[in-house]
Amino acid sequence: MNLQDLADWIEKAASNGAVPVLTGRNGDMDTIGSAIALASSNPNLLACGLHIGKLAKRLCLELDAPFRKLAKEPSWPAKMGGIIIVDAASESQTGVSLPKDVPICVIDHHDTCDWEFGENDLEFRVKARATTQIIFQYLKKNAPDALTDEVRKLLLAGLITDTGRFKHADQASLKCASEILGGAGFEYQEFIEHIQTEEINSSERGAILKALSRCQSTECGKWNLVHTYAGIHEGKVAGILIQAGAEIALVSRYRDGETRLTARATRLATINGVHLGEMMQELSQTIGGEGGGHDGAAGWTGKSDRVAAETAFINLLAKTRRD
Ligand SMILES: [Mn+2]
Repeated sequence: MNLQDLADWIEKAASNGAVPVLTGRNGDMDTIGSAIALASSNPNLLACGLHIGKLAKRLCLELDAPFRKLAKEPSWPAKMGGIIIVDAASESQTGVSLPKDVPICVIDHHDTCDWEFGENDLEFRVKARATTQIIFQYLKKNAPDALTDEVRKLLLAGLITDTGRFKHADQASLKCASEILGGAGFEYQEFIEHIQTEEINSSERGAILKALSRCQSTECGKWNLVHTYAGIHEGKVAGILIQAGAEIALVSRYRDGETRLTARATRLATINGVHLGEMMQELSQTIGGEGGGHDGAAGWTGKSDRVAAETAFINLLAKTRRD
């Protein structure tokens, strides 16, 4: 991947008009942090998206970081030079419909990709543990002045959350974290304590506990699977199930005519042959909808009935060989 291609694309787009930097609809720290940090490098770039998650919202408020919340059918600026999409493997993962005939640039680190690219578009997909890692490399080389303490905090927070507090880190992501801190005027330990404090209100706690009380553990081919359904916080529930010893965790949810599957796998399971992102993508080919992600963390969204979608995933897992 050539950072100069990205710099050229951004320069051209920004000279033709406004360039929204669009986030993934889950609004997690990686996508929000990436968008705001990148947007800070050029006055024609603006971070925006459908939704902003809890931690991202809190951090943006504290850091006074500019982010615009969009409607599902956004009113785009009249004169647009392009749209940059960060940390989303497909258009549906942004939750908004993009205008036609505007060049797009997708900056992403997912293993799967459902975007279609035309000749004026740029796919900038890099193997990295977080999208903020890619943005940091870009800013370091092309806009070092943009690397203020605020931007460094946003980038680091994205890296910390996408690696599960460095549990899934690798050498490159650790090096990146160290470089982000290298020029920073804040302390790592203080910062991590600050972003770790998360408040869960009583209705959220109730929803998580309900999901946990419905769990079923099954031997699925060569794999242990624990699955349940939840109203909210599927990612959190799946994470708890893995910590409780599940090899693979599947949490489903149905809302407003849409079913969502969220899956997590242990490191050992991915080493032994499970790739959840590829499984979710295969699922979208067999039962429709859209799916993808990483080897150990992935999701699928579609119109299928919740139980039918779960069953399709379970059948797929049962067929997955153990290396
Ligand atoms: Mn990410």
